[in-house]
Amino acid sequence: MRIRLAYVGSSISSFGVRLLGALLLRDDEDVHLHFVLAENFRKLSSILFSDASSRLSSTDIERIGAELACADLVGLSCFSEYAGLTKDIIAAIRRHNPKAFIVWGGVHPTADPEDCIAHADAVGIGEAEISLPALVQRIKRNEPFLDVPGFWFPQDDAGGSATVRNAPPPLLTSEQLDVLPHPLFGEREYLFSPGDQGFRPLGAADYVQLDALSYNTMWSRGCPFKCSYCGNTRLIEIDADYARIRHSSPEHIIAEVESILTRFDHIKFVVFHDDCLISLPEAVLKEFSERWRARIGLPFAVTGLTPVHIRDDKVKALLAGGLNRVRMGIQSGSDAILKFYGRPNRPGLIRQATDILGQYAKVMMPPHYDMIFDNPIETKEDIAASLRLLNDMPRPYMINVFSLRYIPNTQLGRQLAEVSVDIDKIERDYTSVMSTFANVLMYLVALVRLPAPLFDYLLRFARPYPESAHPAWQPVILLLRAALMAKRAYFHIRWGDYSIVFGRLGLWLQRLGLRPDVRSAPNRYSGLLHRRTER
Ligand code: B12
Ligand code: SF4
Repeated sequence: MRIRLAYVGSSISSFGVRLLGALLLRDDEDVHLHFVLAENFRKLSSILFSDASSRLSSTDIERIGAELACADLVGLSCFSEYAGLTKDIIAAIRRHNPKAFIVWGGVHPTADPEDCIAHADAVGIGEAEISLPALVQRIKRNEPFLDVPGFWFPQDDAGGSATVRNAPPPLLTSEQLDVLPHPLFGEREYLFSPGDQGFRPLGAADYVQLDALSYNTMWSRGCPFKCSYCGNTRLIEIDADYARIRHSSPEHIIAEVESILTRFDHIKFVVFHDDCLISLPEAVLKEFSERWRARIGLPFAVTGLTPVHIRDDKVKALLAGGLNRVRMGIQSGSDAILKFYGRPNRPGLIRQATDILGQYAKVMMPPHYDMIFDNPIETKEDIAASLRLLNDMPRPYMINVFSLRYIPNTQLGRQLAEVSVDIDKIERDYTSVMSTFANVLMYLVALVRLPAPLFDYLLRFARPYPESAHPAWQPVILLLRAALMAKRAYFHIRWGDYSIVFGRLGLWLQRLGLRPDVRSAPNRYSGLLHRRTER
């Protein structure tokens, strides 16, 4: 069967689509992966000026539809941010081939299947390693398929009440994850960027352009928490087992990375995007680190640290393997707002976690912390608590700034409805914050620690955004944001970490040998670490 799986978004790191591709290939299907870049964030003009030419036009969408329409079955996948665009692509496919069977699955259909059901022939909910191959087999053999678990099927009725809504199959166990094929990477992939004449094979140069010198992957699945703004609330609603951490063996993930390194010599860094990797047992992390050091020897980043799981022994276990960058969600310095978000918290927890990470300033890149701003229910005191935390935390650190957005069917929507407050959906740029003095101060203290008297004086002018937004602060925010980016670049240079330098520059730096390698510079990480531990 001719199957085309298309990921619509702004990256080529869709692990789900890559994995489904590998599974369908194992069943001998004629499968290609198509990455539709909705916008090209890596173009300098789009970074600086929000350049419209870096986004897909209606001609682009028609070309994408025409090419995907050659398949018997088209599988689409996207985040909620790109749901509207995916609907346009589906309409274009149908114009070119009304007979193509269209399955829409992944993050958005899982979050909001009702929004998708009118557009596709089947809507996939949750994990699809078992359900998608099962559906494909049924269609191929011309067998009835309306009972395949994990799919909704629209029926011809006006109100949609006859829609078949099958519950998803049980989540994969750790044992099942251990026997999955590795995600497809470096074969059967095609790319469409804004303005292209058609899909073209994805080559090594595209990887460098879009993923820099990094390989992105995920080892574990699940998170035990239900932060109200996060898609995890919806996943746990679908199946409470999403709260359990499942993972393949260290050997399985190491074999995945090993196979990539034998084929792509530009990869010098690996990023783990797990929601909660640090919650894995210490013994598992140690085994992983030992094998990693012996067989991979590259630095790696872990992006989903939760303050409540930060333990010195676990951080050390990962550092010994080659951990050189971490990202942790803090979101707010106010206990009241953390309570509103349903974040696991206790007095002093964040300070304790940042103190642990802060100790390792000499052995890894400064930790990156996620913070959410522009919450309309925040009071002056809540804002002050976040700013004070940022001013006082151990330095150096970097922050990832997010403006609060609503993800469909999360608890946050219900909470805000209760207090009759409206916020933008995730489709609106979530990295641009409101033009307030509080946000000016936030960027300022993230750049430099202000002396207490000056900080206290400036804090008096920091107010919640609905009452204090003023366009005059916009240029100041842009300036400070640029300064923060420059600071980030400085740390990457200082640490010889060029893993995020996209395009040719990254390659040149790599060829010049200006990049870290645990194998060739073993003391950079473990040497320093051992000295610290011995003291
Ligand atoms: C890894 C990850 C990323 C990576 C890679 C993203 C990618 N392209 O896939 C990066 C770092 C780039 C990223 C960025 C962002 N992310 Co993110 N990310 C995740 C994370 C942690 C894991 C996703 C994952 O790979 N899971 C493992 C794989 C195996 O699962 P999967 O991709 O969902 O695929 C399975 C099923 O969905 C299904 N499936 C997938 N495709 C298809 C297709 C068909 C046809 C079928 C039938 C089934 C199917 O089968 C797959 C196998 O089981 C999730 C949280 C989570 N637990 O899901 C958040 C999550 C997806 N991210 C989210 C968000 C909001 C973002 C950002 C927009 C903001 C941010 N927080 O940084 C950015 C920007 C993304 C962009 N503009 O492209 C939200 C999305 C919510 C929503 N409803 O849209 C999530 C759910 C987290 C949250 N905060 O709620 N993210
Ligand atoms: S800890 Fe992270 S992944 Fe887990 S629910 Fe909260 S925000 Fe989502």
